[in-house]
Amino acid sequence: MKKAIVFGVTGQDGSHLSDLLLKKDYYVVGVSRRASTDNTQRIKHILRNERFELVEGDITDAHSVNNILKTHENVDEIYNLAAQSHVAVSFKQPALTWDITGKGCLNILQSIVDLGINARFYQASSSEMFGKNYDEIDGEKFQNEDTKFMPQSPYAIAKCAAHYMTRLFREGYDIHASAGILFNHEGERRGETFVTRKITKWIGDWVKSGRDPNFPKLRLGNLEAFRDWGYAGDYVEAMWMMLQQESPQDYVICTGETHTIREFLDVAFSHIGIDDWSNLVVQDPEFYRPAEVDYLRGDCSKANNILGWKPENSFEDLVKRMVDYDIL
Ligand code: NDP
Ligand code: GDR
Repeated sequence: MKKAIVFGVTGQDGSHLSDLLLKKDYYVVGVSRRASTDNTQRIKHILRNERFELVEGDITDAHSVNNILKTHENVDEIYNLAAQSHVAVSFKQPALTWDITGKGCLNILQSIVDLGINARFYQASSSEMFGKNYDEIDGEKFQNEDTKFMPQSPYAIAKCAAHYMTRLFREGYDIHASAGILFNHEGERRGETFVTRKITKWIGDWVKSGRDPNFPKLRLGNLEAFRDWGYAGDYVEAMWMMLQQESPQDYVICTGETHTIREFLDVAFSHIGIDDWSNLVVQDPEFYRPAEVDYLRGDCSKANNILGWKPENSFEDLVKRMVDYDIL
């Protein structure tokens, strides 16, 4: 039986990845940090699985990481999904973001080397690393593995550091380490302060209120940014596929489509029969960022060719699925 360690197991992706690995008959050790309230909502359904073990640990603490890797011997795959993953929060808590999202990755890689662990490693890199930059061919704008990084937030800078560290350890220490440069991916388990879930959760609560005219309006920031949104369940499959390859490499994972937040609102509201949502949404300066990433649209030809990966869910399916979930 294969064994995997998942850092960030209580997050959106950690929960989907654990489901996938358990389905593939892995023994999964999930690492969760200590919290004063229950942070296991997304993994409740697997806590009693005999092939799942939850251990406490914090990736900012090198001793804690080292201890986990030492205790859980014969591990085949290590996934680092742990992060302070909210871009807007990273402007307010840049040092914390650096410690978790940047240095946390180094703590894991260094422990792998120090303990001589022969496991494959996955780093959760991000399309945010491209920031302001994109390539353009025949009027088509996109980002792929060759596009230069131009990060626009403390979060993206920490992710770049972790990404380069992963490459360095792969080349310098011959570790089977791969980074997935994943574009935005969402779903029913998405954190409620990311824009997609914030919108669908608001719609769900408003519908449940009986469409109360006095219900507080939906307050959002910039509606003009373009994002390449996919479904999280599809994307964890790509993470696993990367670690099954003979040689470790970095891959862009995306849908290849891009839509504005305004378009997301159009599809979400039209799904509940509303064509004009302008009197339900307020643009609030509080939700604008000091620097924005205006345009993300990935090109995942490499993942398609080498891994045979492609997204299964369309943008419209994703939005409707999230609205349906939040309305129930
Ligand atoms: P989430 O924010 O949902 O999950 C992050 C996880 O990291 C949570 O389990 C969180 O624990 C854990 N964590 C935070 N700080 C620490 C710490 N100090 N020690 C240990 N664990 C910690 O993110 P997603 O699941 O959406 O994303 C997974 C990874 O992929 C992240 O690294 C993210 O930056 C990256 N990514 C995500 C994309 C997306 O669109 N979702 C796209 C590209 C990259 P807790 O539950 O206690 O908060
Ligand atoms: P992002 O996701 O920053 O792309 O990072 P988020 O959903 O937070 O923002 C997407 C876009 O929506 C705009 N926006 C708002 N965003 C939030 N959160 N709240 C609002 O009220 C709001 N109004 C408008 C933002 O300005 C932005 O343009 C996500 C995270 O999962 C990262 O961890 C991951 O690396 C990237 O996706 C790829």
